[in-house]
Amino acid sequence: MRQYLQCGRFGFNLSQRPLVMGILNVTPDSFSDGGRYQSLAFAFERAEQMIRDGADIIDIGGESTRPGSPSVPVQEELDRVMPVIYALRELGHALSIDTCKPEVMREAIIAGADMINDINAFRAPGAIEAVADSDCGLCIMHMQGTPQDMQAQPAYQDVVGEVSAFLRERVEALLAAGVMRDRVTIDPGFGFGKSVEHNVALLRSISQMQRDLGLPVLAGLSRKSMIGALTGRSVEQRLAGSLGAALAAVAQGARIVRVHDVAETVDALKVWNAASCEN
Ligand code: 7PJ
Repeated sequence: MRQYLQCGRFGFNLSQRPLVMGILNVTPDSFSDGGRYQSLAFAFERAEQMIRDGADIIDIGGESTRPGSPSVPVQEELDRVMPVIYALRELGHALSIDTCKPEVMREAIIAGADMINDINAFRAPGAIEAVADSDCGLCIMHMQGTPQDMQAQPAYQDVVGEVSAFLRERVEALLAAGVMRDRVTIDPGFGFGKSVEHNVALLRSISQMQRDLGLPVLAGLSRKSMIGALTGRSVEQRLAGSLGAALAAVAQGARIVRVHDVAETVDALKVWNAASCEN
């Protein structure tokens, strides 16, 4: 499997230790409403803190993708995300943008984003073209349905086979447009059109998926409802469960974990890594 990830200004060696991607939500529901300037200052502080805590990549998201969320107009998403990219790009850390919109991808890349994380796997018309001619990293995620309807009735004959086949098809589409393989990560999309059983089956199959597709897996399990289902905890009480999930993912070989609680995850991974036989 590829052990190098090209990510805009950065090149990550994935063979040493798993990377931590810190989640930075810039949706209005993610901060108490002091207007745009206050939210920018808040986002900047959060990002600085995550970097001090050891995040390798900051994932900036301007569109809430929680189940049932409505989609956000392009201009609104640009207004949320672009000032944050400009504010953070000199911090010297990789910036990822969590978006499905080709217009946002293009603007973000021009502004200096290092990675595009698309929960829709670059299926929007123009999405592949928006990223093909850059050197930013790409995360291709599986989702069944849309954020509006995905949790209504998730159904698969063979969840691991179907998710793998989907990811393979999307990887091929990107490669056919001239994208280099070393820019690509794949993500089974925990919680995106999946029952708890589907999520658990996918968590158990990360190493197989990584082997079959020959690409690094990025896993996003932090605070998700699957953790709630397994622990009986509300979303504010899912730290320990989320750490368990991150360790389960890296034990399966995941190369990047996407998390809210960076400091705690970095500590857990330091200990895990010291004991891991691959070093
Ligand atoms: C994911 C994501 C994920 C990737 C969200 C949440 C929902 N991007 N964006 N993987 N989840 N690549 O964080 O609960 O699992 S938004």
